[in-house]
Amino acid sequence: VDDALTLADVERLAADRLPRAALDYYASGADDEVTLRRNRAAFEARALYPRVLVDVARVDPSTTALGTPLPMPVLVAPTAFHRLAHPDGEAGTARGAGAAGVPMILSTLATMSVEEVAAAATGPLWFQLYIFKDRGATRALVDRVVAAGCRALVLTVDAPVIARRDRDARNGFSLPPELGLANLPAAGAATPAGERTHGGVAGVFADYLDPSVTWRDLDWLAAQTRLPIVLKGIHRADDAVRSVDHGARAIVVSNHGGRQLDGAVASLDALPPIAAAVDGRVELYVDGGVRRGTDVVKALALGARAVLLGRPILWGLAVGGDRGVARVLGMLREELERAMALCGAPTVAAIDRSLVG
Ligand code: FNR
Ligand code: LAC
Repeated sequence: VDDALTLADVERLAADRLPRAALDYYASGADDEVTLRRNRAAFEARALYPRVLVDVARVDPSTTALGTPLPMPVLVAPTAFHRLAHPDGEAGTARGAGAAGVPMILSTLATMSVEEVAAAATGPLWFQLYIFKDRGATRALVDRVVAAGCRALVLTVDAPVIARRDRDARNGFSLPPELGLANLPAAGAATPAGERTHGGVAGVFADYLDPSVTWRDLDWLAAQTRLPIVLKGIHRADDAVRSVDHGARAIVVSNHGGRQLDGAVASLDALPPIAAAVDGRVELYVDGGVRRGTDVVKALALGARAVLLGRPILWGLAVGGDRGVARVLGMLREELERAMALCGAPTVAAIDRSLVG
């Protein structure tokens, strides 16, 4: 991974190394992958209008998210099944993110328990929650998340059901039995984690996750914990305003990396109306297609406080474990600092709407 110059280089190295079914699971979008492509196209379509003759001898990309200091406006997105990429799994990702000082959002569908990952984490840990059909089990998981020291709860709301990823269907993708989903409720007695894989992600959603979740359940969740709640997977301004009314402290404008509703708006294009509607009442993050430092500048100029990085973290993990994850984040930071200098924006506060067309 040390020879890689760009996040795309790391993706190519990972593609050479990962078994086909794992690569396809990580890379796939839903159906015709229109939104997967749209996420990237939206960044490429935006032009930058740099300021000149600004002193950029010193560039400082640092900021905060929900009070957590960030060395740069980036968090690690929650993604499932890290031990499919590297034996160190989510613990490796946590160590790599920690080395870069970047918070990691751990998925409910991690292949390691929240306790194991928290013990390995060297930086801040947030937790992404899917609400189970079994509300008691959901509550028990939230209690474990709090006890493990996670600092925020990220409720994913764009996956009431799992979308269809054609490559997974063609591959007959399923999770190798030795990779258990340790945060799922033990069905009945202490079911060995391995038996909770139910093959692929479709089986997990069908057996455990609740498609009937509504705004009332957000109120229920907020009553279960004092952790700040972040809603991930918002596409519309009216839902963003409703999130605020129901107590969300932050919103991730996201289409799940193009893996859920195909045809959904690119997350970068969904961002500006949402930023206008929430008008600074909550923090806004955006994800989907962030691959360059200039993408981070565009996202912030259009109203995001930070971005989440999904697939590039998986590529780094696959190629170099925690070192690979740290390398990917280090490359992005280097690119971001250069982009800020070239835009005449030495701090994140200087990245304003006028920088993007
Ligand atoms: C995801 N994502 C996701 N989101 C979530 O809330 N819970 C999850 O378990 C997962 N799992 C998952 C697995 C894989 C393989 C991918 C690629 C993505 C979505 C993720 O958090 C994020 O929204 C996107 O990955 C961001 O897009 P990029 O950066 O991958 O383009
Ligand atoms: C996915 C689910 C796990 O995108 O969120 O695969």
